[in-house]
Amino acid sequence: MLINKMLYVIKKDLQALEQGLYHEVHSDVDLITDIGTHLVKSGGKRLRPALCILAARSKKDYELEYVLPLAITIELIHMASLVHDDVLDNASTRRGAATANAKWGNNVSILSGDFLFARAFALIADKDYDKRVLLRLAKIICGLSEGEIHQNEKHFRLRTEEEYYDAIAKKTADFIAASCEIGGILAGLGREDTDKLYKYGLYLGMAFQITDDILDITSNDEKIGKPAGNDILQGIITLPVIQATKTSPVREELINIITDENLDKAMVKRAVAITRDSDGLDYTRKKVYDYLEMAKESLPAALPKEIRQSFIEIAEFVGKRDF
Ligand code: 2DE
Ligand code: MG
Ligand code: MG
Ligand code: MG
Repeated sequence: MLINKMLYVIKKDLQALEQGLYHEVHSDVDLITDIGTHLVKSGGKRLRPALCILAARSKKDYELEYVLPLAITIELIHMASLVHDDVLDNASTRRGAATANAKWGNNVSILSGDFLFARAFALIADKDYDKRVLLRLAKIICGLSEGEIHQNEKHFRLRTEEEYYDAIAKKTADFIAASCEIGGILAGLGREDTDKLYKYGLYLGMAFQITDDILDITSNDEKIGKPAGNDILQGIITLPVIQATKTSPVREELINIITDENLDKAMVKRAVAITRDSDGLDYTRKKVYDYLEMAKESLPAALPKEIRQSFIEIAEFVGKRDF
């Protein structure tokens, strides 16, 4: 995992995280253990727990035992949300592996997601973390659900750039932001610094999701482990496409395709081609760059040097990722 290689500061912590994840997905019901193990195995960037651990490490007498349950909780919530997301998006592959819904069907997947979700909270229920931590986590999940419902209501409808930003903040960036903020709270940082960490995470998360949306247009199946144009197929209109609907010489044709609930794969291919031919991708890449600059500028000045450097490297990684 690229991000693990880069984050030598927290290498051991991330190894402990992997072990903890395998441990936590165990259930008396074998099917749940199988699905959970499949999810942990198929990997992931572990971005959210890595950010949380990094922020927490800014404390002088940092102890992994104290932070680890929370880091595992964060990744379990993320995993649960992806299992549900893949059902909603009717996705058959993720990270090159079959999704839980493709392998085991929707019903079992939703229930396994619920299980992981509850496990996540069981893990920290008896820990004496700051009250703000639990509240933040609960609010994130409310936001995730709101973001998804908002997106659902806007299926196959043109949305404004502002609506797009609101939606991706809720479905992705807020969670990444809170992961940074919570790490800062655990480190005992003051309000001003935890706010700054939140902002760093928010801008990083915006850049991360916008990149994900670019990849949906630019990549091929093998590279990201999911088919190109899947967002369009699902009626999700992302920034490169929004921009193309404003500037493409064939914008009418594009709008007709992406707002057609019965569109087929050939139409998706055409919409992807129109978007690629427009200034949509360049426009969107510039936004990623801007968000990453804002993220780096938001970092608290007082962070230990190697922690600060790691946060900067993560921002650079997000800017370069092509999977
Ligand atoms: C990923 O977006 C969005 C994830 C949020 C999903 C949240 C749900 C609410 P994408 P990709 C489903 C339920 C939450 C729980 C149970 C914690 O663009 O391209 O679809 O990776 O991501 O599929
Ligand atoms: Mg999805
Ligand atoms: Mg989705
Ligand atoms: Mg996506």
